Amino acid sequence: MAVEPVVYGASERPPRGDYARAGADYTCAQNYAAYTEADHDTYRRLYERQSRLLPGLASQAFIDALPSLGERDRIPRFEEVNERLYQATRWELVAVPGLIPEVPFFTLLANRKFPVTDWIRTPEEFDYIVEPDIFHDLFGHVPLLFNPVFADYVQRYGQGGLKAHGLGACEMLSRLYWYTIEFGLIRESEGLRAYGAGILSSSGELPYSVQSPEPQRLPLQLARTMRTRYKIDTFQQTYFVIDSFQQLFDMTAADFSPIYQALKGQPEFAANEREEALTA
Ligand code: HBI
Ligand code: FE
Repeated sequence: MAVEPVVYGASERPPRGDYARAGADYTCAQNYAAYTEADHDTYRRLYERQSRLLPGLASQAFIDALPSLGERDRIPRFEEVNERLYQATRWELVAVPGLIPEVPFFTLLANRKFPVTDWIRTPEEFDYIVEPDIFHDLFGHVPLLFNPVFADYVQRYGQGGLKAHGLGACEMLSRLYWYTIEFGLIRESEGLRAYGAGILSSSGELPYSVQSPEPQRLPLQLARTMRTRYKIDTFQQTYFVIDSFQQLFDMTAADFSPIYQALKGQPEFAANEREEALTA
């Protein structure tokens, strides 16, 4: 029996952060003094373990940009990362207490502001945490915002999200986010690599997504991807593969309304629903 997917990011789940300290746009200040030595040590250990896994598995663009995060043995100060990030692609990080509702999220992306959760998991959650924490957001999402084409795609996604909200198509669009920005794979000259933040920040899913024969890997196609449900608390059983960030950006140039219209009422694919083995 297919488990109904929990809608990722919807604020109906009890958010972990304390939203009282956030503003109307859901951003807050990064309270750097609040981090404990245990927090810095957790960040250092996560960074150290994950960065060792990257060669041969992570997109080269990600590996090249990772040093731009700055120090690796303490939690970086957002304003220091922003000096470099703004210089590179006019993006900036903003601190948030956790997952935020979709419209504020889309609005931030549309303004080239990436929301980064400001708390870090406890040592007990070292291997897995359901809610995105600072390591998922900073290590997983931020390096590729230094890549100009990918950075433009993320802004375009935010703009598309505001339109989708008006059309009641957020669930479909959130699948595009899920299967690209969170769990996307890319074909590079040396072979298949991961570029999605959910993979890049996971010690188990990074090798699994690129090397395991278990999941299916399909070429990214808007209609197929937006009809494919996902589950948030297991490794993916379906990955979508792009040939370049330029291809991803170009694919999302057209207005999605006709696709949303065409998909309404069409059957959806479960996260693990197989297709004939397409050349992956
Ligand atoms: N909020 N802070 C934060 N980070 C996300 O990645 C996020 C979110 N809210 C909603 C969301 N992602 C997804 O539902 C997007 O598809 C909108
Ligand atoms: Fe994420």
